[in-house]
Amino acid sequence: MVNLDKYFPMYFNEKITMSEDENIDVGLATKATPKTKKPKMYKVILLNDDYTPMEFVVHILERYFGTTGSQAYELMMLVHQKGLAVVGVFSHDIAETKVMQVTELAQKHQHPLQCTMEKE
Ligand code: TYC
Repeated sequence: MVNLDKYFPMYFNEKITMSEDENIDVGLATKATPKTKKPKMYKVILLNDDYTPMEFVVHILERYFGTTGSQAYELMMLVHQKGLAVVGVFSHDIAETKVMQVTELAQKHQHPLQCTMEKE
């Protein structure tokens, strides 16, 4: 008796086997349960402060968040006016890297710019 389930388990969630003397297997082919999970995503949030120069924030957004100059300016103004804004959504490690890059460059230039991440 050829047991297809043994060789193609991904196609068989359920198997109905007929009585021993009937030489057939009946496989109920259903969509297999996916074994992969979509990664959790993280928002990267930029916070306003009174001291970091606007041009520096624009530069950060262009350099690390792939925005054009005008998108960067708009986003920077949104943070400036609202107090904070989500500047991107990434997988955990990418978000963590962006936060580190922003924080490091801000510290190097002695700006108090704050950047954090939060699960979506
Ligand atoms: N508020 C700052 C200023 O007036 C500009 C600024 C914008 C700072 C966005 C931080 O995330 C920020 N110079």
